[in-house]
Amino acid sequence: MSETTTANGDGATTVEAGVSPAIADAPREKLTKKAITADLPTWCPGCGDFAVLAAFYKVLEKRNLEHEKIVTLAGIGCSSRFPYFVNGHGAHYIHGRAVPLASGISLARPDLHVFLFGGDGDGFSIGGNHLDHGARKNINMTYFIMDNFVYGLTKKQTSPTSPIGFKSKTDPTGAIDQPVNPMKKLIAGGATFIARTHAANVTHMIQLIERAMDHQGFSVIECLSECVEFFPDVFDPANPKKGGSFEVIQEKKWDSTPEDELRHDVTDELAAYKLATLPFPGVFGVFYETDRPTKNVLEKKWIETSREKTGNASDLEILQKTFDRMK
Ligand SMILES: Cc1ncc(C[n+]2csc(CCOP(=O)(O)OP(=O)(O)O)c2C)c(N)n1
Ligand code: SF4
Ligand SMILES: [Mg+2]
Repeated sequence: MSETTTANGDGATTVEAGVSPAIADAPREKLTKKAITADLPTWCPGCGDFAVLAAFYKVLEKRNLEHEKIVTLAGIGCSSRFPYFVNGHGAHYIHGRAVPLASGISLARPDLHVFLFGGDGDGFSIGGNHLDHGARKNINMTYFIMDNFVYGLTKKQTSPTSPIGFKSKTDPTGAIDQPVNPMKKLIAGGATFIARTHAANVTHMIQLIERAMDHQGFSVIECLSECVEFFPDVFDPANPKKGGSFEVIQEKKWDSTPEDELRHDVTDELAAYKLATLPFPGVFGVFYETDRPTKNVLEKKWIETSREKTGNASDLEILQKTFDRMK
């Protein structure tokens, strides 16, 4: 894009935003909560999703990200209303299809911070297949799944994570199907950063969101976020304020102490799987983290190699040559 200079009302010249190195290098105002707050959340009073939003605002403020590089995406559901409440680029997309939308954005604009928010139904039911493919391709994004064990928006149907026996509009006599275990699914899917938290613990959420966004690749956090309307108190067993206990995974410090033997090695897939088999409410923290090349890096290399083979022709020249071959 070329640089454009215009005269303003008082005769001084200004340079259009987005094109001038002078503007690009100018000191930025600190990103404030006011700047990133878009709308009043429309969740029910007491919904766990409020705390997730608060934690996310805190992370954005703390990291002072470039405002124009923040992208929040979602599918459909109460939790998926999230992008409405964040003043940044965003989209409330088709039910279960946030991952493919995010994949295109992440691959085309690797400079953006791509965050996805959604529910257990959106992620593990209708979007379950997309989740697996985003994970195995290791596309760079951070996916935060607000798991409330129910379809909240559509007013209480059994979700893929509802426990056996849960009475809902679709299972009036109690759910009979084995629920999805999100950690097991994500490990098997090939996600390279997998963690679990609870909406009652904002500090823990902030720590995990920061770690997830620093991770290169497909990072996912499952967050137990209570639907006070259709499945109240279900996460109390992991909430110390309600008599439960929040057990945090102790990660290995590699300090050669006997205690370290017992700590969790986040790079050990089988150990992560074992943690995932613990009975409800289980443990919280990072289950698995590994370093694998992202599709973003692999695809960039492939494009560069292919372009070299064409003698670095422009997109238009390549297209024209293709048309010429078809004549
Ligand atoms: C293709 C399609 N099927 C079904 C629906 C109806 N629907 C909207 S949200 C939803 C479930 C949302 O549940 P979840 O993802 O757990 O989000 P929550 O509301 O619990 O946060 C369903 C079934 C839809 N919008 N589109
Ligand atoms: S229905 Fe449940 S999930 Fe939806 S806003 Fe209300 S409390 Fe939250
Ligand atoms: Mg839900």
